[in-house]
Amino acid sequence: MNSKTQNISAEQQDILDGLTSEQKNINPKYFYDHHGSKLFEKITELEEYYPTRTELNILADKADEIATFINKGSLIVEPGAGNCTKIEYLLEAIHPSVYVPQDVSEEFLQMSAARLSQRYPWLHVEPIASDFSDPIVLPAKYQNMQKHVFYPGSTIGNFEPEAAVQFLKNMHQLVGNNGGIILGVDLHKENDILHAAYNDEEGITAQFNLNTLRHINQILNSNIAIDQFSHHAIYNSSKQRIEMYLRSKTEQSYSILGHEIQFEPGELIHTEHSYKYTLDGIAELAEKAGFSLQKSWLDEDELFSVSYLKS
Ligand code: AVJ
Repeated sequence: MNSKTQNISAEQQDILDGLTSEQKNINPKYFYDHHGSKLFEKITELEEYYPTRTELNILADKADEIATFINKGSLIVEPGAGNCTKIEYLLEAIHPSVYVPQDVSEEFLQMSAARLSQRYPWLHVEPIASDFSDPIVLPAKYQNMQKHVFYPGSTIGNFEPEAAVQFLKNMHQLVGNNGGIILGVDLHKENDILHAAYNDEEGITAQFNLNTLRHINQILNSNIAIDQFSHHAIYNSSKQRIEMYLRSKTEQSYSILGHEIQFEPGELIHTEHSYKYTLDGIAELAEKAGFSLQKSWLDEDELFSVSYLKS
């Protein structure tokens, strides 16, 4: 042990725990510093990365149908709303009276809220800036309104399936018995399409994955050599998930906040799981959390789904 006691923050400890595990890992939330969020935006514009544009097309085409499940003048909560662009595809059709975007970045949220309030004068926008692991608490004055959660982008795919059920249970608590969820989920499919989506020609996904090392270097005050790692992403078809890793090109070791961290040549750091579901799988998730799947809307190539889950 180090005789000098170092003051290690909870965040530093969290990252160190991952790097000293048997299977080294970095939580996918560390993708999204400013630079990482920009890179993700570039990913969503890639030819190979079909999820974003496919989901937006479904939302645009099916907004009126989705809206039939939801009372006018109700409340919509969006966890991890970011720049609040996706909800705009639904606002006119659903016509809620309150929209509650939640995100970690307060500055971003305030800007998006201001934009929405301007564009939709009839809408009351009430942003909540909080950490993604904190439970969302709605102001008491909204107690008696019908409530829905909007959770697009297949963000639920980043959770392990049990954690996805827990997340949906928490959302059930939030909306109560008279609401539901509009859930965007990427679908299980042929390996080629999925492989390409996470291994694009331009290497933007590789940059996005490698950026997590730059980000943690800042947090840990460390000097992990980014060019000594490479991007590795595969579709594990039996587990229905993309597995993303950073692979050490060489043997290398680092002394970080009193910990010796060593990498073998070829050793992998796990950075992300992105689960893909079948429609049966989505129905099963829903049921385990106390929801029932009412309807799913797909694009014509059946790449992506938007579902309505009723509580
Ligand atoms: C934002 C989690 C839905 O899993 O497709 C994109 C993140 N990772 N390329 C996904 C991601 C690599 C994305 N999610």
